[in-house]
Formats: sequence, C-alpha cells, structure tokens
Amino acid sequence: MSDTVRLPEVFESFTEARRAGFLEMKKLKDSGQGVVGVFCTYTPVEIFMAAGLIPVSLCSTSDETVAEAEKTLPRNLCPLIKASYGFAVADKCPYMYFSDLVVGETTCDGKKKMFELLGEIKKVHVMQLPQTQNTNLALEQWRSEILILKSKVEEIFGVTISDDDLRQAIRSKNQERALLKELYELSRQSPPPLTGLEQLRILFGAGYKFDHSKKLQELREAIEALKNKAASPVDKADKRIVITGCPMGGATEKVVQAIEDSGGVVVAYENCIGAKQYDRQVRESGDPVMALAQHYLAIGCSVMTPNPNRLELLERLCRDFKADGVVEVVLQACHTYAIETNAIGQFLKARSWPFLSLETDYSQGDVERLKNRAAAFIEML
Ligand code: BJ8
Repeated sequence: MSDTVRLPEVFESFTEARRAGFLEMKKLKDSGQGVVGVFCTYTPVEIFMAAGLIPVSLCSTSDETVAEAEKTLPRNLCPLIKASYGFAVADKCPYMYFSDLVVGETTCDGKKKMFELLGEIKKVHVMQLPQTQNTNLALEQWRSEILILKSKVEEIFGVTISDDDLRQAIRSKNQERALLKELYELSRQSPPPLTGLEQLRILFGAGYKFDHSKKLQELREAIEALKNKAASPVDKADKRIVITGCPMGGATEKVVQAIEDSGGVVVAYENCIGAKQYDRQVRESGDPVMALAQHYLAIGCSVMTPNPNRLELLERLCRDFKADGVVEVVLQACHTYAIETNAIGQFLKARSWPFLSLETDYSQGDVERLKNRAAAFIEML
C-alpha cells in the first residue's frame, strides 16, 4: 500500500481502541467512575450516559475462552454467547471485571439463559424485551422496562436521572451516531476511500473510546482525513458488497478478509456493528423515555417477529451503496438469523441482488472454506 492510500494516523487510535481502552478504563475506575457492561444494540445506553456512567460492550469476539464456557454451556451454542460467558467465568475480560452492573435483554434464548448463569458471578439486570414491534402493548412494555432500568441505575449508583439529563444524553449519542454514519457513508463513493476491513475496525473501535467529546472530535478528524485522501486503497473494479446478519468484529474479520482478498470490497454493514446501530437518530423532542422506547424497539433484529425493519434497511443500503452483492454472516447455532436466511435470499433475488450466506464461528478453522466460497461468489458477480 502506498503512502497516498494508507490510512492517516488518527485511525490507529480506533484500531487499537479496545486494547488501549483497558488502561483508560482502569484509570477511570480508580477515579471512582461507574461502569455498565452491555451486550446488545437494544440497550438504551443513554440511561447510563445520563447518570454519568460509562457503557461498554461485553460481547467477546474471540474463541479464547470458548472451551472454558463449554464446561457449563452446551457446545452447540452461538460462539458470541459462549465467548461472552467464557470471558466472564475465566475472569479474562477487563471490561466485564470493571463493570459495576451488567445489563442484558431477553433477545435470543441462548443469551437470556446465559444471563441467568452470569447472574451468579456478576450483578446482572435483564430487560424484558418484547418479541414484536408494531403494537402499542409492545411499545408500552418496552417503555416500562426502560423506566425500570432507570430506577435500578438510580438505586445502585445513588444518582437521580432527570428528563433534562436524558435529553442531553440523547443529543450526545445522536451526535456520535451522525458522525459514524457520515464516516461509513463515505463508502458510497466509487471506489470507497477505505476498505471494508478498515471501516469495520473503526466502527468496532469507536465502542471502546470512553471520553465522549474526544471521541467525537477524533471522528470529525477521521472524516476530514478520509475526505482529503488523495487516493483509495480499493480498486474501482472491486465488487461492492453489503454485509448483513449477526454482529461482527474481532475473529469474524476473517469473513471481510476473505471477501477483500477475492476482488470484493465491503462497503456497508447492515448488522449491529454498523447501520443497525447508527442509521437512525433518537427523537430529541417530547418525552425522552418514550423517544428511547420507540427508537430501540424499532431495531431490525431477527429476534423480532415479524422483522420487516431488517429488510427495509438492507434494501436501502444496497441501493445507496450500489451493491453488487450481499453476504450474510450467520454465527453457528444462531437460529433466528439462520431461519431468516431463506427470506432474505428471496427478498434480494426479487430485486436482482446476488446473495451468499456464510455460517461461521470464532475459530480460524474455516478460513480456507470462507475464502473459497467468497471467491466463487465474487467471480460470479
Ligand atoms: S440487536 S443481533 S446485538 S440480539 S447472541 S441473536 S448471534 S444466537 S447477537 Fe444481537 Fe442484539 Fe440482535 Fe444485535 Fe444470534 Fe448469537 Fe443470539 Fe446474537
């Protein structure tokens, strides 16, 4: 890669954020800062921000502790769940260690049962997430769950969260969403100014920067640097791929690598590392708790039935990013995403977008198979 296409230095700090964040978090803890560990995009993190707490993602993305987890959990379980639990029992995740409270939701069956076990070693609060989106009952239930979470946080941390605190947190988080969206939307260009792997690492790293205003400033700098880049690292002829499916980062970079080693470039992530989190803003007017309830309940995850919002977002991304094809990543034993595969394939076929679904886990044992399948798919585009 020549100097003109190499990413500017500001990006290094995003790539290194998860590791560097360990030390930063230790310093924050030493100064008395409260920390809340979270697992899912449905978690209304504004509640913690409004309370002056730091939310941090606990979803582990390596297979380092899967064997440890399998002493308790079944082998035939999603690697994300096994890794998350494994890091907790093995006491190997500093973010889990530093979390004063862990918040989970009743999303998939595996996760909600894992939270019961996690509750034996950490202070855990589980939000009862409705399984459907478009009813008043579901919205009211989710709003009540957010109010329960708010009370729980106030009680545990001895704070009071006012509506104004919530409005301020909503504005701050919206700024972050807008900047991350602006950044990944630069990949609408042809060729995009960064590879899909670089985009993934920035999106992933942004979750491990705990000084919010500094993070926003760094994102602005990163966007400027990308806009001013003299040349792209991507060949204009590379096939433009939108990724959908389970959350990614860490070990699952191997899928992006396989695509980008085969003449493709990932331009957008529909999943929880990307657009699913940052595409929409929380409404800044009216009752802030209702605004949070409406925003989070509308996330298009396969744990919802039915799940039309995933299709709406996926179609929009395919059009906006001029996709040549869609690759779905399904983590092994994730039944809800695996069952949606067929409907997603039909939906895309009806719109003439080629589709490939890849099942994987956090091991490196299937790298060759992924490469072969990605290469065959891209060759056909
Ligand atoms: S909003 S995608 S982060 S639930 S853990 S469902 S992979 S079997 S992670 Fe998720 Fe929230 Fe939805 Fe996003 Fe499947 Fe594994 Fe369950 Fe998973």
